[in-house]
Amino acid sequence: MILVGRYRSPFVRRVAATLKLYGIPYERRVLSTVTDGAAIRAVNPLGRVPALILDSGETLIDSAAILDYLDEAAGPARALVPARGAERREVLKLVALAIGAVEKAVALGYELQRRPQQLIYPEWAEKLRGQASAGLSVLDKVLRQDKQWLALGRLTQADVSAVATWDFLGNMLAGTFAPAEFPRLAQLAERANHMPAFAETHPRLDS
Ligand SMILES: N[C@@H](CCC(=O)N[C@@H](CS)C(=O)NCC(=O)O)C(=O)O
Repeated sequence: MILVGRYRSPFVRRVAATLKLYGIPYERRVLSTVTDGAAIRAVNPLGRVPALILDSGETLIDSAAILDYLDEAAGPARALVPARGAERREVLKLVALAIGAVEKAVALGYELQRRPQQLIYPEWAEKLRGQASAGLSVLDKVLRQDKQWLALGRLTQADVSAVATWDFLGNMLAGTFAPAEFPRLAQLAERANHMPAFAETHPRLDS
């Protein structure tokens, strides 16, 4: 398989960490959405990463759809998202909070870093920051209940997505979301990054 995109994208990173956690080997095509638009559009008409090119030649796009495929490949006993029921809903809700927060943070990054200074709209930037912050706060609060992992007492996709989110913020928006405000989330990322699946996919590796 070939994973298209850089680890500095939280969406690519959560797919990469999941591939490693499942022990599925992959090659990488380290393309940038800023400088390699045509090559990315050749695998995803939307010009976004990640894309996963399967050995059959089929190409999957969008991290959620890719993770769905990987969960199926790993099988229900190992899947990072339970197959059904209340446990599945609990994990998916936390994943939605983590990924919703990072989507707002990515938009904030575009607002602050891609626009000419005179076109930055501070109220809009603050709204995006507030939305991302609200998602992070819920994750931090869940972890405050003396939990090592966000759900089910074990590593799930909620943790993978939360760590991808947190490390993206530290890498691309350093100083905007302080670890002191979300201490448990910062600790979760710190702990996870000792595991090879996270250490080997850290965003700084592609920066
Ligand atoms: N919902 C998509 C979001 C992917 C996404 O927005 N990726 C960003 C990189 S962090 C991207 O490709 N941005 C380029 C663009 O939208 O032009 C997913 O989960 O894969």
